[in-house]
Amino acid sequence: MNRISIVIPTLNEEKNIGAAIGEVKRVLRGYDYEIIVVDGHSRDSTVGIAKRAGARVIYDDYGKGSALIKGMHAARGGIIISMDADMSNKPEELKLLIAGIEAGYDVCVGSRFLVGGGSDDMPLVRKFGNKVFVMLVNLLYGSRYTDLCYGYRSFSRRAVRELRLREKGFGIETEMNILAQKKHMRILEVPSYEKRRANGEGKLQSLSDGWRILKTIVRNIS
Ligand SMILES: Nc1nc2c(ncn2[C@@H]2O[C@H](COP(=O)(O)OP(=O)(O)OP(=O)(O)O)[C@@H](O)[C@H]2O)c(=O)[nH]1
Ligand SMILES: [Mg+2]
Repeated sequence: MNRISIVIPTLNEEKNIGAAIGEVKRVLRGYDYEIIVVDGHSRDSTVGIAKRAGARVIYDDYGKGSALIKGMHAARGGIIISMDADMSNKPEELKLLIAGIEAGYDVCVGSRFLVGGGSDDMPLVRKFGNKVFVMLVNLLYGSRYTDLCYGYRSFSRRAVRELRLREKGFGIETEMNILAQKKHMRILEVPSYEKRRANGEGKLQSLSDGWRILKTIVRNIS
């Protein structure tokens, strides 16, 4: 059986991380797994709570993207899954993401826009921005994605090695989609339902991060 590595980036998630790890452990009972928390130097008790809950904690100095890259490379599993700390990802869907890689796909991406998926947490401006970016990526790169800026995904070990990700911020998911397509990887979208973040504030800034995402889309042409 493949070992599963769950990689969770965190920045000041003390109100969520304990419960999020607890849910993962409940769903993955019986699996061989590890949980890696990549913390961006939280100023609250995130790290202590994560360690007590059984996660391996490593640190990152930049943003969500660099944290994910670091965590995915530190992972020891054959299947590597990225997940948010704020309880917006449903832990039951882990089994769908694991099954996608076990079925032979390199990258398995959750989509809120497939039948069975959805979101409780997408203001109109983000929905619109996401739709425009999805269309742009599909047009420029010949892909058929239905979602883009959503971080609940799984990867084979080989895909993590071969993607060569470098995006440090919230453009990371966009870069993953583009590079997976450019490298002709086997990509599967599965429906995913995004819940509202349980506690605390989100860190994504729609305008500045939207601009970064646009730059990521354009930078990878060629
Ligand atoms: N290590 C690290 N993690 C981060 C950073 N920014 C965000 N994260 C984590 O990345 C995940 C996604 O960030 P969120 O702030 O929830 O972004 P979002 O889901 O678009 O925003 P909301 O919908 O408001 O929750 C969460 O687990 C955050 O704690 C960062 O700079 N460094
Ligand atoms: Mg969130």
